[in-house]
Amino acid sequence: MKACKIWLWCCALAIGLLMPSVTLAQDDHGDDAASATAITTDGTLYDGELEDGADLDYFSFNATDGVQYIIETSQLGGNCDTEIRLFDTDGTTEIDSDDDSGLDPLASRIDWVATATDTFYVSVEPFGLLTIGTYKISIRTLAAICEPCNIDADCESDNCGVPASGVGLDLCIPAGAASHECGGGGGGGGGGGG
Ligand SMILES: [Ca+2]
Ligand SMILES: [Ca+2]
Ligand SMILES: [Ca+2]
Repeated sequence: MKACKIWLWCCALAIGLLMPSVTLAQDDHGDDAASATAITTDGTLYDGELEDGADLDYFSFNATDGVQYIIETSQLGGNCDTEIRLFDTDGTTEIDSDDDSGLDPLASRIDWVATATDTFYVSVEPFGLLTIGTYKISIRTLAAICEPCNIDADCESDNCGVPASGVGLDLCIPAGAASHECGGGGGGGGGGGG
């Protein structure tokens, strides 16, 4: 009987040693504003992963009053389908949300003009319980890079004109912008104003 017990104990020990250790996926970004990851607004792509259907990944960024920001996810991996929410400076009052307005399929995008110079928050979550995987998040400014077209020489610059809105169209459009109408498209030179 004793030998049998020792044999069983040895079996249990062997199974324990041979079983692969089960490691739970580590969450890469905090689940609330208090534990948000601070990111820049220069368009840098930050890595994120929705490890499970209940995951929330929070990010914080510093905004300047009156500047337009484009907040978006991209390069979704696995079965990922993101939904993003923009929160006010308190981290809990929702300003806007989006599911699929991003350039990539199922990716998200919010265009927003800051209402204060302060820290705001963005969360990323899976659209459904099973739509998890990796993603990239970025925040960049739009209006800040466009300048008025005043003379023909300005038209050579890609920053001349007014911001163009729309998915995948984050450009300054010269034609008819400001006081000087540039001839031709795409920031090419020439063409006098009326
Ligand atoms: Ca995560
Ligand atoms: Ca998280
Ligand atoms: Ca989506």
